[in-house]
Amino acid sequence: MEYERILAIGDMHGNFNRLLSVFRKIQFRPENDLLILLGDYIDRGTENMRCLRWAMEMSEKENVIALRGNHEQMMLAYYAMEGEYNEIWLPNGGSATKRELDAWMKRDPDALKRVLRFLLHRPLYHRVTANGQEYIFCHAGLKPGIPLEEQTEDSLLWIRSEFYKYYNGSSIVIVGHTPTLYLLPDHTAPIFLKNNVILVDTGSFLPNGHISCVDVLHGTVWQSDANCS
Ligand SMILES: [Mn+2]
Repeated sequence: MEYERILAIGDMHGNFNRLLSVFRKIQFRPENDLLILLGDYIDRGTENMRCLRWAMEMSEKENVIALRGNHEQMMLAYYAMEGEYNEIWLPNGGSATKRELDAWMKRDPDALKRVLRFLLHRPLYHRVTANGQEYIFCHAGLKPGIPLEEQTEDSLLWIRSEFYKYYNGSSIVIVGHTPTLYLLPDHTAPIFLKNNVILVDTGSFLPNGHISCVDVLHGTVWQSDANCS
């Protein structure tokens, strides 16, 4: 299918006001557009479960792909897996998210099961070709020089500068995870790097941050309102 727009929304981190602010602006049309959510719906905000449930509902729709972020990975590990991440979720924003989930579970005993099923089935990347150009979407990035199929979960969910500094592939890679102001001081808009990397995490959890969306086919950018906290 030829998409009119291929849209990617970056890290939300529990800021539902900012999410609605940017989502209203993009006027998503599921029959024409593809929408990719780059992960990190939860943690560090005040409406973590609302953002997660929004992503859960959206993921049921046609032409919406909701990827897994490292925060979803930490949450999943906390509840469902043994491993190195099962202790790190709560101190990394998970405590507030867990309180919200606990409250939801009191009203709905199936809530945890539904959340875990959603987290477990999130893809780690999405690949699409349009007009002869390949686009790869994932939460954090790729280890340079390694084919997509051989990328580890660790790279796809956690990598930072090794990716955006040294990636030199021909596919355009669109990620969240590393806030744009890590690269440029106070910069809270998506960054289009010369080496085919687009960074869309614009500091949703920061006072002057935004949630942002990029149409990768046209380079159009939408952001949550500046006065939206
Ligand atoms: Mn993040």
